[in-house]
Amino acid sequence: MCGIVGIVGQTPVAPLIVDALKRLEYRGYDSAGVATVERGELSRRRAEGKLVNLERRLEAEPLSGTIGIGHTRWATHGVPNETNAHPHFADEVAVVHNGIIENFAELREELKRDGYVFQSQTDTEVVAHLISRELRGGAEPIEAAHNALKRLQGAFALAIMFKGDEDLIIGARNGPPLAVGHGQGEMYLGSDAIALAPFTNAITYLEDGDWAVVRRNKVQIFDIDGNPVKRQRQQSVGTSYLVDKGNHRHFMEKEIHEQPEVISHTLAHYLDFISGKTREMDLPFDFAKLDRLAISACGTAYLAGLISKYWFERYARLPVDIDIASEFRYREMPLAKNSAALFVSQSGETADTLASLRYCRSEGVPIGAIVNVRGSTIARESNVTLPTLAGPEIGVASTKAFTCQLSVLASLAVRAAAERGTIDEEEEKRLVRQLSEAPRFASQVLKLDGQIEKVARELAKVNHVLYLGRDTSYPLAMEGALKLKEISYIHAEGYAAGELKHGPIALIDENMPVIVIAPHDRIFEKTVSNMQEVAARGGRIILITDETGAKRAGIETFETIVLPDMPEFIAPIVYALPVQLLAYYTAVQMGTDVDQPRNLAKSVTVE
Ligand code: HGA
Repeated sequence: MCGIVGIVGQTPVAPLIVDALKRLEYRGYDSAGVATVERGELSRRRAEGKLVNLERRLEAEPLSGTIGIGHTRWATHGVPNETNAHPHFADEVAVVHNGIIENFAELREELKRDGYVFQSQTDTEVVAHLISRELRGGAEPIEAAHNALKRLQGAFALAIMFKGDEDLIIGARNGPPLAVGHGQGEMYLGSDAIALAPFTNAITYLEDGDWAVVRRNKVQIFDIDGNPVKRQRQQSVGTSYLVDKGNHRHFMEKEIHEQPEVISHTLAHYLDFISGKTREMDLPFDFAKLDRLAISACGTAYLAGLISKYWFERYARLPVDIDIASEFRYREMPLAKNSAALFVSQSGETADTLASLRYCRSEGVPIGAIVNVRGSTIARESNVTLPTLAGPEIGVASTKAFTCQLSVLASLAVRAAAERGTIDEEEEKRLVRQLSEAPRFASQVLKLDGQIEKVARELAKVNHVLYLGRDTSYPLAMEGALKLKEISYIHAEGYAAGELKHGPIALIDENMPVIVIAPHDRIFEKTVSNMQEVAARGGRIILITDETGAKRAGIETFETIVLPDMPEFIAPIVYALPVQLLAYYTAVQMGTDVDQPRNLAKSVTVE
C-alpha cells in the first residue's frame, strides 16, 4: 500500500509525479502529496482524499522544481488528513514512505528529547528528523540518510530529498517494493514499474536492505553496511497506457465483464485444449513425490486457495494445508519433508504472503507463485511463477484476478492428478475439456445481470446478509460475503451450509436474506435440507443454482437465479460471477465508491 515516486528531471516534475501517482492510486487514496526543490528550497502541496484533490491544489498553486518526490497514502499511523499526508518535512529534508517504522515511538521520544518538534501523527516523520539531526551533527546528506536508515526497524520503502540539492534523491527498500527507472539525463524511483512506464522501461528493482543514490546521470546502489552492490537492469513489461473504463461505469464492472476472455487466456496458458493435457509448467517439484501441499494467501486469494484444496484433495489425492498468510507467517508450522508451497497474490507484493513465502524458503520448500504482476517481489522470490493472465486489475475488490487464480489452481490440480496417477488419460481429457467450457458459461452468466440487479435492489435495503454453500461453494459463500462487505459496507457472513444449525441459524428471521450457492452437485440434497431449515424460520432465500437444481429444490425462494447446468469441477469459477455482480449492483444501489471503497487498498504491503 502507499505509492511512492521520485523524479530527478529536466523540466518541472510535479505533473509527471502526479501522472505516476495515478498509476499507484490502487495502493491507497487517503491523501496525496508532492514536494520539489525550487531555488534550493523545499516546497510541497498535499491534499486529503483522492489524487484529484491534489491535482486541484497544484492547478491553483503549481510547483516548478525539476526534482521531486510524491506519495499516495493508505494510512497506518495517524488519521487520513492533510497534516499526516506525505511528504513529511524536517527543516532540510523531505521524505515519502511506504510501510511501517516499528520503532517509531522510541525514536520519536528520543528526537523530542533533543528538541525536535513533530507536526504529524505518522511514524514516517521520525525519518525526516533523524536525518535532520545527522545533518546538524555535520554529516553530508548521503551519510546522514545512511546513518538514519541504520536506526530504522520495520518495513519501509523510502524516497528522501534534501534542501539545497537539486540532483539527489535517496531511495531505500526494506520490505515494500521500490524500483529505480533509468532515463536519458533523468532518473526515477517508483513503487512499481507500471508507475514509471510512461518515462522508461529500463528498471532496476532494489532488494531488501538496499539503498540507492539517485542523480540525473547516475545511480549507485549500496547494502545497509554501505558496500556498493550490483543489481541487474531489466526491461520492464509494465504497460505505459493508463487503463480506462471503456463504456463501463466502474472498473469493477469492466473487470467482471472481462472474465470470459481473461479466464480463457489463463486456461490456454496452462492447458492444451487440442491434446486435452496440461502444458509443461517447469515446476520445481514433482507432484508424484509430494506428501503435502501448503497454500497460503490473504483475502480473496486465500479463498481461491481454499477452493483449490477441494480440487487437489479430490482429484489428485494430495493433502493441502491452506492458511491465511498473516497467521501462517508466525505459526512456525512444521513442513513435511516432501512438501511444496504455493502462494497466491494478485499484486505479488502482499506483505504477509511474502513473509510466509520466505518462511517456506528458509525451510527449503520448493515454491510456486500465482501472481498477476509478473515482476513482483513474490514472483521474483519463487522458484516458479505461475501467472494469472487477468491484465491490470484496478478495482480494489478483486474479481477477474480471483477467477484467473482459480483457473491456474484448477489446471495445477489436473496436472497433479495426472502426475500422481489418480486420474487416467481419459479423465484428464475430460477435466481439461470441462475447464475449456468455463469461459462460455461465464459469458452466459453475465446475461443474468438484469435479474441480479433487481435482487441487489432488495439487498441494498438490509443491514445483514448470510451466504451459505457446501463443498467448493462454501469458500465461494465466504467470497460473496467478503465482496459485499468490501464494496457495499453491508455486514455479511459466509458459512458452510452444514454449520448453520451450530450458530448462525439464530440470526434467521423474515428480515434476513440468505443467499444459497447450490449448483446441482454431489451434495445438493444436503444443501436443500439446510435451505428448508432457513425457510422454516421465515428467512428470505435467494438461491443461485442451475436448471436441474432449480427443478429439484422444491422450495419457495424469494428469488432463484438460474445458471446453465455445468460440470461441478468448473462451477466455482462460473458461480463467482453472479456473486460478484450481486455485490457490485448492491454497492451501486447504495452509492458507495465501488472502485475505491473506504479504508481499503489494492496492494497490501503492510502487515
Ligand atoms: N506508515 C505510513 C505509511 C503507510 C503505508 O505505507 N501504508 O501502506 C503512514 O501511515 O503514513
